[in-house]
Amino acid sequence: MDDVAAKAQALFVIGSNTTEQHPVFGAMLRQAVIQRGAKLIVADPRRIDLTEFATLHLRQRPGTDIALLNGLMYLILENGWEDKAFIAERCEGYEEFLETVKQYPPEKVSEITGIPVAKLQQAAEIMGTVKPMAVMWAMGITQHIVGVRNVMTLANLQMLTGNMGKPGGGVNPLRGQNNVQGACDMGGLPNVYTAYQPVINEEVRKKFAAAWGVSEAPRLVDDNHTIHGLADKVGLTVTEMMPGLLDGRTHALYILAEDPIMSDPDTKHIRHCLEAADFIVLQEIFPTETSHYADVLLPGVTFAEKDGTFTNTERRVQLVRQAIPPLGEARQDWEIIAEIAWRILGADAASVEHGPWAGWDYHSPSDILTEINALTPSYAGINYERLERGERLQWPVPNAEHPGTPILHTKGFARGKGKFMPIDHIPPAERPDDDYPFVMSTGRVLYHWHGGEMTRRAESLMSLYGQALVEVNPSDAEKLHLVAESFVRVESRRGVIEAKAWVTERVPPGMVYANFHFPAASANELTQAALDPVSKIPEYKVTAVKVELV
Ligand SMILES: Nc1nc2c(c(=O)[nH]1)N[C@H]1C(S)=C(S)[C@@H](COP(=O)(O)OP(=O)(O)OC[C@H]3O[C@@H](n4cnc5c(=O)[nH]c(N)nc54)[C@H](O)[C@@H]3O)O[C@H]1N2
Ligand SMILES: Nc1nc2c(c(=O)[nH]1)N[C@H]1C(S)=C(S)[C@@H](COP(=O)(O)OP(=O)(O)OC[C@H]3O[C@@H](n4cnc5c(=O)[nH]c(N)nc54)[C@H](O)[C@@H]3O)O[C@H]1N2
Ligand SMILES: [Mo]
Repeated sequence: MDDVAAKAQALFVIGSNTTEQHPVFGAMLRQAVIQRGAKLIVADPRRIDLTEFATLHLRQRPGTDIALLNGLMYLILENGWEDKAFIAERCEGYEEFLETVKQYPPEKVSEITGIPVAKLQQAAEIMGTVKPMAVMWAMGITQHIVGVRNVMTLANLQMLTGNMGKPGGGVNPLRGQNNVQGACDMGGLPNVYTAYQPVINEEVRKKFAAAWGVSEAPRLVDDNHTIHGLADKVGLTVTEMMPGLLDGRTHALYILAEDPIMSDPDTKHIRHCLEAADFIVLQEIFPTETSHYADVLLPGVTFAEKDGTFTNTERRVQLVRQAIPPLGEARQDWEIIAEIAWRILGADAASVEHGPWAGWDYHSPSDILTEINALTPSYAGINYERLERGERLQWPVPNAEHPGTPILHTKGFARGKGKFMPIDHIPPAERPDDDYPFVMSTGRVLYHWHGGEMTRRAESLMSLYGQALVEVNPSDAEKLHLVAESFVRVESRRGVIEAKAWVTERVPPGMVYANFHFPAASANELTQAALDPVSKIPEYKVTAVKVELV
């Protein structure tokens, strides 16, 4: 973040409402523009606050980012602004990629995206001539059936302009949750162990099996229903586990700090899925909309009650220190998991109280980090001693002397050469039609956090933003006969909500914007589980809806 704020001469923010959703970094970007004249291009269908100080606002139709980016690269190539040396030395797959980009002349791109040709030309000139340029992106890019393709297209752009592996450059995903980067690094994904070591790699599986004292052979369940060895198959994502409850792939859920009734797409469907589950355990800090479906509630602790580390959006591992003792019956999240594991291993209630924790022999988060160090090359050199000394470590940190890696890909890419990918535009899964003529996009507001379980308990936040608002453009408001304080009914093929309208130029005509912070009018009653084929992320950003005055 410091690097981008201090060194980028151009900033390209696409699909990120940075000042509301990442306010600290948003403020840093703002200062870079105001104080040192960095050029800011924002590509977002909505007139978000960031556009107030942007050099250029590209207002594309939702779900047309690939066409937009290919069109910008077409113009960069037409003007000879590509970085020929970088492409020759560091990349491959260029010819095939060129064939695809040639299919995106500005007139055609303007038609798909709704952005005037002159604006495309202005953007391409900044991107082609102002170096270095940093790209920042978030959920406006990923929450589409083409989420992975969108990100690859951004990588194409940054390789074409030679902005990879350089200070002030790069493709910079703004990670959302305080520790989502850490959760992924720790293998909280169905296909990898810690630091992206694949479960299907035999060497990796044997390494973990040896460390954990289990059979080196792939997972097998014996006649006594005892499990031996580690899985050699990729597991399910959340968006597969949920429908899995209906078709028998999943029977039980252990939900740790998620509120799927609020945050998963197509709430009515999610209710059916949870009702079909044989057994649900929910480890939470508050009763939530999802707790009605849980057989067992386990009280975990909040950030303020725990010690440990969070890994932030820039791969920086940071200490978290306990500020208050756990309230009520709450226990450390890691302790609850370890005790369940121990009981599964056969310990009785009396011995559990006293340990030792057979194979789960942890007494503190630092014990857990020691195990991570031994099994995870990129975290090998990150320990409490260094963190407590105040060292600012960004992984990879391959050993205890290594200073960390603030910038990736400086000399080469993880796979060797950077591969240009030929990527075509694919329209969203659901498009407006006569029955459902509006596009609804969904996301967050500054004052609330996801399902709102934490922020709706804060009086000050509720006094600032106390109910769900649906953003509607003034021209649509007129057609719908909305007046001040009007409520609208927003309906999709899956459900319906009623919420107060916020008539605003933030959304263009034909588009509405809703959030999922309030159970009484959650956008996820309307969204659908159309998934990206690779990452399995749902297309939260495009839903066809009809809108009426209540
Ligand atoms: N206050 C607050 N802050 C948060 C959160 C919160 O709940 N509340 N959540 C955190 C989490 S987990 C996350 S993941 C981040 C999310 O952070 P962001 O991704 O910045 O937030 P979103 O509101 O999901 O939407 C991002 C932007 O994408 C735009 N958009 C919609 N459709 C498209 C499209 O087709 N193309 C493009 N280019 N843009 C589009 C929207 O108009 C919006 O401005 O925020 C984090 N920060
Ligand atoms: N329509 C639509 N839906 C979306 C999105 C969108 O843009 N549009 N964005 C998606 C994204 S990016 C995200 S990240 C998800 C977020 O969705 P969720 O992860 O379901 O939402 P959160 O509210 O962040 O967290 C869930 C629960 O964690 C609990 N919790 C907080 N801290 C702790 C803790 O330390 N320990 C324990 N045990 N529990 C804790 C909170 O009480 C809360 O109820 O929503 C997704 N859903
Ligand atoms: Mo997120």
